Amino acid sequence: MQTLYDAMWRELGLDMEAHAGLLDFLGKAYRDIFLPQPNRPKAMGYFDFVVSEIHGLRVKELLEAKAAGKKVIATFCVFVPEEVVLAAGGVAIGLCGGAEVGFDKAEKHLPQNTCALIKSFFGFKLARLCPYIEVADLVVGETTCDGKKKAYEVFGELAPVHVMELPQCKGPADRSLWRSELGKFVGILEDLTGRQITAENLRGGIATVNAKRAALNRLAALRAADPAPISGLDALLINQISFYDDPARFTSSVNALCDELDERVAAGTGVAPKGTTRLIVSGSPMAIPNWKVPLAAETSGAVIVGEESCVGSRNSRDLVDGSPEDLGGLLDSLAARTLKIECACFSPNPERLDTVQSMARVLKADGVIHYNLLFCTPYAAESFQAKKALEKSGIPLLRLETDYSQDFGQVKNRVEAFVEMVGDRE
Ligand code: BJ8
Repeated sequence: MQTLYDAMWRELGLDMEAHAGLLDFLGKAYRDIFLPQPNRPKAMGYFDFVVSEIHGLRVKELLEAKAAGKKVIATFCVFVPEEVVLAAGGVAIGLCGGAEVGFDKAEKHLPQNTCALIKSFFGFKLARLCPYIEVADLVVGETTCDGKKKAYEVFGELAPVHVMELPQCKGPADRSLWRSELGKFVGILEDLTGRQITAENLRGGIATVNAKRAALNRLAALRAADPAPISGLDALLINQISFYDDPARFTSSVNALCDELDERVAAGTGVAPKGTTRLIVSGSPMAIPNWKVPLAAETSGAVIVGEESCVGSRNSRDLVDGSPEDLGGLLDSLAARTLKIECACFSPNPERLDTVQSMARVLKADGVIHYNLLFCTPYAAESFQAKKALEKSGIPLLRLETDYSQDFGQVKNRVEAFVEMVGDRE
C-alpha cells in the first residue's frame, strides 16, 4: 500500500518492502496492546498519534529542520546532553533499538552474545530500516558498557560517530574528565553547526530540557496514587517518546495529560481497581517497541507504577541548575547533573539501590521486577545486590532476563507467578 511518506523513505534509502513489513507489525502490535487497555486517559490520544507517525511526520519535521540549516544529532544514552544540542541550534533524537531486526546482519560485525539493544541499532542501520539514522548528521556514543563502546568503533564505519568518554567511577578525577568531555562536545557541535554555544543559548537548552523532565516527573509522581491513574504501558510509552518528539510539544502534551490525571486522582478513578498489586520495573532500558514486561505484568493482575530505568526516572529525576551566569558554570552544572545518573556501568553504584528502595516506598510498590536484557552484564551483576537490599526492606524482587525474541509466554509465566506470590503476601 502506497503511503504519504513513500517518496521520503525511498530517498532516505530505506528497504521499502522490509520497512512496510516493520510498520505493519508495529501498527498491529500497538493496536493489540495499547488500544484495548481499560479506562485509558483521553490525553493519550496525542501519544497514539505520535506512534502512528513514528517514521512519518517526525522524520519529515527533521528533514524540514535540516533544510532550514539545523543539524540532527542521534544519541543512544542519557549521558549525551540534549541541552548542548539545542544550544547549538540542533535537534537531538534517540535512535531505533527496541526490536529484533537485522540481527543476522549485525552478527557479522558483533559477537552473537551482544545485548539486543546494541544488535538492534546495528540491525536497523544495516537492514536500512531506521529513517532517523539516515537523517542524522552525527551519532554521539559514549564509553558506558563494554558492548556499546566496542560497537561504536565499528559503527563509525557506517555513519559519522563521535564518542564521549564516560568515566567508570565518580571521584574528582572522573568528574574532571567528564567535564572536559562536555567541553569537547561543545567544540564538536560548534564545528558541525557553525553556531557558537554561549551561556545564553545553553541556558535556553537547559530550560527546555528541564521543562520536559519536570513534566515527566509530574507524571511519575501522580502514579503514587491508588488506584493508579495511568497504566505502566502508557507511562513507559511516554518515556520512550520523550527521546524523539519535539521537546516543547511533548512537554505541553505531558502536562495536559497530567491535568487529566490530577482530576482522576481527585475523583479516585484509575486504570485498575484500588488495591491492585503494584510493581516497579528496574534495570536495563526499554526502547520502542519493547513493551514485553509491562504487558506481561498488566495482563497478570498487576499495575506498573514506576520505572527505575533510563527510559524512566533515571532520565528525568534530576534537573540542571541553570542559574550560573557564564558558560563554564553552566557546563559544570550539566556535568554535575549527568553524573547523578546511576547507570550500572559505574563502579561502585550504591546510589541505584537507594533509589530503587526509595521509589518502592514513595510509589507504594508491593514488588520489583529487575529487568535485564540478556548479555547486559552491568545490570545482571547489580541484580544480586538489588535483590538482597530490597528483600532486607521486605520488598520481593523478581530477576528477569530476556531479549527481543518471541519468549512472551515464558516471561508472562514468570511474571504471573511473581504477581500471585506478591498478592498472597498482601
Ligand atoms: S546511562 S543504562 S542509556 S549506558 S542494555 S547497551 S548497558 S549491555 S543502555 Fe544505557 Fe546510558 Fe547506562 Fe542508561 Fe550496555 Fe546493558 Fe546493552 Fe545498555
